[in-house]
Amino acid sequence: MPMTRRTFVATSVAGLAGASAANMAGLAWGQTAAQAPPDEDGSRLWLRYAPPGPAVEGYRGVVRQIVVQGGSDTAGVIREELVDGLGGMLGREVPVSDGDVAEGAVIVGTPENSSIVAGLDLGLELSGQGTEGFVIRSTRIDGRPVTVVASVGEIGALYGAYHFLRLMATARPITGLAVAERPLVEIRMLNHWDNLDGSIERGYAGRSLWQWEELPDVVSPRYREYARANASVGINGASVNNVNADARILTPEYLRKVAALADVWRPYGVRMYLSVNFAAPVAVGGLETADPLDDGVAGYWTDKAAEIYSLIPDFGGFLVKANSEGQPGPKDYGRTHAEGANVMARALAPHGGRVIWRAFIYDPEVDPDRANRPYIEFMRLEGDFEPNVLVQIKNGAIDFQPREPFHPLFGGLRETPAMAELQPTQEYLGQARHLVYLGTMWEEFLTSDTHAEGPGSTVGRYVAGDVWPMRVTGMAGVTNPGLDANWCGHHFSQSNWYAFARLAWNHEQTAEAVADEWIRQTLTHEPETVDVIRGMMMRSREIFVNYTMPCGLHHLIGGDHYAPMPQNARSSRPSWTATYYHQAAADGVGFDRTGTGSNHVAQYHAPVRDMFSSVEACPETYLLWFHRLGWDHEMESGRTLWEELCARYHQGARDAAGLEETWASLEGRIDARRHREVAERLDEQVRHAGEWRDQILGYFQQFSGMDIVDPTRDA
Ligand code: BDP
Repeated sequence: MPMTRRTFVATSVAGLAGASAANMAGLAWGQTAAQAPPDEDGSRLWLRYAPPGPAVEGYRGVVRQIVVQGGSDTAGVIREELVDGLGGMLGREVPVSDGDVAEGAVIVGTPENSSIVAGLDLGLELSGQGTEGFVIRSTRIDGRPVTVVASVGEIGALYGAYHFLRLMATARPITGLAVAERPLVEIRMLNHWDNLDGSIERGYAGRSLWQWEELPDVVSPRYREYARANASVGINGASVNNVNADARILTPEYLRKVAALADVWRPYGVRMYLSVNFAAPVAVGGLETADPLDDGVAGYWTDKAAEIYSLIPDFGGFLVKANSEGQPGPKDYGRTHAEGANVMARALAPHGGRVIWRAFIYDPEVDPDRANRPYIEFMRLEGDFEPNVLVQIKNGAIDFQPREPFHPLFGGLRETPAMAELQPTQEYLGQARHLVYLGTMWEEFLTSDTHAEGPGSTVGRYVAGDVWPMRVTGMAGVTNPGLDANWCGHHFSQSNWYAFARLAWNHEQTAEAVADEWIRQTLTHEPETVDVIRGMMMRSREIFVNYTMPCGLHHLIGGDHYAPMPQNARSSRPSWTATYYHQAAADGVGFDRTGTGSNHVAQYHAPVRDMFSSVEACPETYLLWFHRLGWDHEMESGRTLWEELCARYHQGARDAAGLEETWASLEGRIDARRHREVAERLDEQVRHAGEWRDQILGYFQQFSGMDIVDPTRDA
């Protein structure tokens, strides 16, 4: 069901009848079950525009009129969003004007499309925010108090309107405003790993949003809702198809479909990108080679770019996975990744397009340790890439594990724009079955200090081009929405789409503040309930790490990357097994990446290298990532490594049960439907957390030879 605004589904009888013992626990705040809010299906995401509690009274005096003068599609979107959002939150219609300013006007525009904005003295402050930034000012016009939301660009004005709506939706003050915001990175995009047959690689929320069979004739209303959700949090681009790319996306037939989608997104400032198959010149271009140094191949890409831009004038560019996991690439022709990227980059450059070349490559010939491979390959290509190429790097050097130290290419690359790739879809983090808020994981990543230019050279600052200047900056999120009514499968998985976008906008925000915002817009305004849910979210990732891969363990999975499989020893590639990583044996466990082992530590700047190299200084969260240690190695807690592992797995599984209990206590505080759907998934999470604990400890026990104990039981 598409996200419809202000259509509240009536409370189900079943929901009201659900008052149970657990419900009674939730009544501690004095609410009765009959007051449980009406059922919701989650389809409206964080754009529900529910009245934000007692703050509404104050808001009614401040917001009395909407003034949007522009005539463009984007101006239309702004007007509509304000009508819906302000009307929904205030519980009354707010009149719209295209010029006359009344007391309490909310005026949104640019100096070009609004005579009112042009007439205000916002000069320097406005231009300093750029076309996607904005200012919001409480001021007076002809003596009347008004709120002005202004930008030099229409998309900036749209973002400003969403910011103002978010202030209200999170019950924050809207008087005395002097806001000036701009995004800290330029490209803030989602990567969909959707296949043309409607399936999604690592998708856990139903089939693909994109109805290729119907397009371009039938344009689902959901495309617009998708663009709207993205715009509301500042996402300005998306690639629609899997990085394991089907070359057919570049055929005229598919490009027309893609163009129809791009048309829907345009007013929302979401630019279209495509994942392309390096061998497309052969697969769909009728050529005999895809060699990037071949003139015919260069011609193919030049013509293809021209064709795309004739259909999609604001096309963003290509995303490329090459010579990785069986995908074709320049190495097939004895060429470098730079030569491969550049042939496409030269074709896109005249149109303003970019090539986003993925660093997720791990050719076994390069180095025996998979973690070492991408750094070696890309550092030697410094200076070789065309100016419009970015290299997109996963947060860690292996693959979206529950916890990895930051990838050493962050703070490594200096000539080549380095874009961060995060994964809201939770492939290795419980998929859409476990409640895991990733804001904390990304905060940990973004605040990691690379020491590239002395202390304080955090990954966040590096990615924003703030440590060393970068020609272009970006962050990508491998994302989760599908056709499920609630878009993301698990209601809480929506928070990862949200948090990715908010942190891409500004990496200096805290995971906690972002969680708080999301809860208030998505679930409830009731202060105690907000606190309880925020606490659950903030703990959730560490809990997951504890019951799956604590102390720097990684890749203890097989198959679909969900369930424990530490015994996984056989694969066409050693680096697809679990034993390659944990190396458990009678004498210990862990991967030695110090100077006595693979020397992965050498890829980091000196203070970081020294910290990771030293058993004493290495944070225990990364211990077995960098060190191979005996089962009786003494940990900070005074326990042996074996006891510590036992403690973490037990604690993690117990804490998962704690999440379930806490959630149960909120029955009646959240609408019955969403409460029940989350409760069902938590039940599964608790069972599977227990399986992780038992299987991993049982497996390692055959090497440690020690009893499985639970040092945390009475803690
Ligand atoms: C891995 C996924 C695989 C992707 C690959 C990638 O398991 O499905 O194709 O990453 O990022 O995490 O290319």
